[in-house]
Amino acid sequence: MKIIVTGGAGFIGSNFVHYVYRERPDWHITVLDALTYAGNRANLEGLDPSRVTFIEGNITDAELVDKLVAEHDAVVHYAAESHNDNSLKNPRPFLDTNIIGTYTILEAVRKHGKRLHHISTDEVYGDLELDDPNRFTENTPYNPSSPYSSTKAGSDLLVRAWVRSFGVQATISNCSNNYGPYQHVEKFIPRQVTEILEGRRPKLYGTGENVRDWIHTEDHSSAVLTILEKGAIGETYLIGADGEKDNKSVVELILTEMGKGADEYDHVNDRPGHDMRYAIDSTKLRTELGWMPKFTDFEAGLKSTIDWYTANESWWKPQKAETEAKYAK
Ligand code: NAD
Ligand code: TDX
Repeated sequence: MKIIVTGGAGFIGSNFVHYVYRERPDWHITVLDALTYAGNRANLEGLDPSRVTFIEGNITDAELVDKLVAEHDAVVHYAAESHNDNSLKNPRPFLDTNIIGTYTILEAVRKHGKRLHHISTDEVYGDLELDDPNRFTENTPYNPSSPYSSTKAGSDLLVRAWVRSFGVQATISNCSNNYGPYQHVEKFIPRQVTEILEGRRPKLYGTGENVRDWIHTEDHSSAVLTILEKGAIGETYLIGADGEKDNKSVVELILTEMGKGADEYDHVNDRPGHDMRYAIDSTKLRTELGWMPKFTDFEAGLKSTIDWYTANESWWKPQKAETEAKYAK
């Protein structure tokens, strides 16, 4: 197999590249990544260049995408503008990359008859009340809240339409909140860990009662590989590991693990339109394709993630000041 991984220099894409590199030694991986502020070549260090090719390029570049798709068997499409807070400040790049970029890839896989797996998010379903007994399933209606999640929803709908109208060989997955190594310090867990490492207090939006359904990025990778190899064309699979936690509890766990008092954090202004709760029912993926998450001990996974950021200051330091300057503004 020769696969293209778009966004393979970002957080989840690079973890997937490492995963496939280990699990499928006879595959060749081409990473197509524009190296935006979120992309980092260091995420792919140590990989044999005869097995992993890096191409710096934009997924909206139709000529480049067409040429690469013609030379490969499948595309796993992670590239996106991924941060809700950025989308509230400046939505335009989200439209360009998430909508036009996905359209560009769809046109190329359609022309060359190649397999596509499209990576998406549970945020397309909007949010749940804290006491809602239901969780998101593949049949939950789309109801996105932010510019980010609405562009991801739009990209999913394009994929569905290209499957139905043009017979494109695509699958879609919608995953819950990922954590693990190589996550940009703008995101919740790495932001709080690096704030503490720099001697400042974590910052909780609003009351902190909002719930996210955490999954280790390694489990996301194994789920995506399972769908790529065994998924039924045209189907959507939800990926989740039963990891619901409210933000306040996560901050308290981080503080305790890092030797601080559990209450040594600040409440800051809430995110406009802040989704209250995400929760995934991944029964379809588990029963139809036999996938199971392995890293379901959240406290152990959080501890190893804290250890990774503690040991890899040179990785996150260059992004940190710029990220906090953005937040301060
Ligand atoms: P990220 O922001 O860490 O990485 C995105 C990568 O895409 C970067 O390497 C960036 O350089 C690249 N990129 C951005 N625009 C590009 C363009 N126009 N052309 C080529 N490359 C471009 O994002 P992430 O958190 O790793 O998310 C990856 C994917 O997973 C996204 O599609 C996101 O919607 C989805 N997802 C994320 C989560 C999560 O918890 N982070 C959960 C579910 C789904
Ligand atoms: O400083 C913070 N304080 C805080 O309380 C930050 C950065 C976030 N938060 C809250 C907001 C959310 O309730 O923490 C929660 C998680 O925030 P993010 O890390 O920004 O993630 P979220 O908005 O939930 O979206 C993430 O999961 C779904 C990814 O960024 C998306 O790409 C993915 O689709």
